[in-house]
Amino acid sequence: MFRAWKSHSIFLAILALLLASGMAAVLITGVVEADGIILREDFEAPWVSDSDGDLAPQHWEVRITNSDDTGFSKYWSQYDRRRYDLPYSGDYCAGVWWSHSTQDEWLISPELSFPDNSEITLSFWSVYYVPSQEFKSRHNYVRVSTDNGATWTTVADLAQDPQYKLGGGSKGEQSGFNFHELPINIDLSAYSGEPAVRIGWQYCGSTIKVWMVDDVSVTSTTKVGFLLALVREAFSADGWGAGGLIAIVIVAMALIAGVIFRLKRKQ
Ligand SMILES: [Ca+2]
Repeated sequence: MFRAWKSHSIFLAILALLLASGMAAVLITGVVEADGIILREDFEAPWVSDSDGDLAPQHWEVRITNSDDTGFSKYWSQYDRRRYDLPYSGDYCAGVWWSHSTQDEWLISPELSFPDNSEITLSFWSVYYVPSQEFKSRHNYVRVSTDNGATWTTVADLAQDPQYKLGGGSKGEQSGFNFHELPINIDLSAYSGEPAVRIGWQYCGSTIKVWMVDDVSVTSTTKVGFLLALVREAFSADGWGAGGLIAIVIVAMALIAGVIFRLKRKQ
């Protein structure tokens, strides 16, 4: 009688301890942030035919208005470091050269699914020219579409928005170019929860100098409940995966111990 009462008490004590520590963890931590990678593109792989036969990174789209490719292409194509030292990393980047004829050149990302309740950041490295104020018709637009390109919203214009005039850098300060001195970071959190987002780099106007884009990434930071994060991180390859797994094993062992206690009590 006393033994059964004692083991029952120990079981309840362990259970209470686990519940208390779990609740304390939720109270202390509340929610945790989980990082995710939605898109990564370094433009190193050979470009392939897009939906209408232009060369583009796999699953991307290129739209060509000015098909002149004497010297360097006047539409988005894969630029090779061995011809001109323009990529940020590796041997290749996406780029478009200037023309005296009108250009309206598009580089469009694959369709991306943005998670709910998340901070979403588009980041890339870039070479572009910031024209003086009188050239208001030159644009290096970054745009977003949620209807597969039927309509677009401008989220940045590197050629006109003052915050993207980054000061030149070693190669740019003499020439009016921004030359990879900082990554371009654009907050796309307004599109959190959108299931089919496309990002477009639109180069338009005439004689707007080059635009190079390299190492594009779209990342998310999602706030999730503590227990969900514990389970999710336990099975992820990086982050605090090992710690999460150990925590789950400890909880599982405690539960098994509790079951054994109860079974022994019934004997
Ligand atoms: Ca590259």
